[in-house]
Amino acid sequence: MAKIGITCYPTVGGSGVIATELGKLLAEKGHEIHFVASQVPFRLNRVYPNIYYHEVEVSNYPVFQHPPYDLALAAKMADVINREELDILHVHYAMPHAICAILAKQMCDRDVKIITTLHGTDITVLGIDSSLKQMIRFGIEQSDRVTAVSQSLVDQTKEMLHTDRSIDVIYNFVDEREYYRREDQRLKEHYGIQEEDAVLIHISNFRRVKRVTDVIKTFAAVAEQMPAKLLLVGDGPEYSECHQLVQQLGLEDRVLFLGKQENVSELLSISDLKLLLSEKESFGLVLLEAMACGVPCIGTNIGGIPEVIDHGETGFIAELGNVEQISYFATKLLEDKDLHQTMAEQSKRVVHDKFATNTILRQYETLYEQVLNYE
Ligand code: GMT
Repeated sequence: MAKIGITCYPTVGGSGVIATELGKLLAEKGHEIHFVASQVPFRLNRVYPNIYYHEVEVSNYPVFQHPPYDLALAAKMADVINREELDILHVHYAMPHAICAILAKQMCDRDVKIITTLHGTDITVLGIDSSLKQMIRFGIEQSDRVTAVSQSLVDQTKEMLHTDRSIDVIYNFVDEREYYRREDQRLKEHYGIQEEDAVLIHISNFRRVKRVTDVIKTFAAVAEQMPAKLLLVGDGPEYSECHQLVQQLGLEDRVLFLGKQENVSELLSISDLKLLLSEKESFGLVLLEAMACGVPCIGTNIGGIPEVIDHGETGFIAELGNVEQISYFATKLLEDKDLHQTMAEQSKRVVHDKFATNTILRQYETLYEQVLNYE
């Protein structure tokens, strides 16, 4: 069994979810897990045997113009590597976590192996600030192994960073013990959803890249064809623009803004269709969560989304921003009960086969075994 340090951004977000769920599963298998982060990861909500948490405290001396999170993290990592005798440090994001891990390794006298998992945000950051390119490439090339959450992200990383570093694809996964369909008539009644209503759902952090306004426009077209409700789950910068659009379209009675929610599987269980219409998406963990609850998805032909949704099998892939095409697919799926049933069943099957927790866990464990046997 290995001693593994894990660093991620602990707040809500797919990468934090994956890092934490992976840590929990590894701990269940007997590995000793040490989270090194600035807050307790939000999914680490009780005491777990074999899991320890080391808090990064960032000092704020007046001479520092900006609190030095990266240096404080590297110092904490070095401390934990030495004290806990870590074998592996698995960091999520090259920027800044892989860089901090490399610095930490140089500070200690232990040959800890560094694994970096890319979630897409490094590449998004590059689109905004190309001066960081060399540093992200350094983080990737100095790691012992690198993984990415989709083939699309591997290709994009290689293209943007001009690196031929080998990067393994290890897909995201969902905990099937939590994400499954449960019938809850009471919840539907609570939200005023009628028996005949088709329920569409979108879950995100409402950043511009998520194109939530396309979700609302699609819903407007669907709602002209049938009784329907739209659940908007999450919060973020585009929230008020979305509110305004719903008002302009006169859809206030049919669109429910639910804000951030913890138990998303309950909301997915009362839904019939999931929309993810992003312009950037390295994987789309929310798609897997929906599929596990038997909800077919429509996504854009962007990033890793086509690796998650099988067009015509578990949902549909549409062109970015093509609201007419998206609403055509949505209406077709919601009107044809047999097609919907087939896609719902196939979605669950794909989660259990291609994205099964045990399959993905095994892939990470194999990677750990390989780096530890390299000497
Ligand atoms: O989607 C976000 O904005 C959050 C971001 C994160 O860092 O958690 O999500 C990224 O990582 C997830 C887990 O691997 C992926 O499922 C998301 O597709 C990816 N987001 C983007 O690429 C925009």
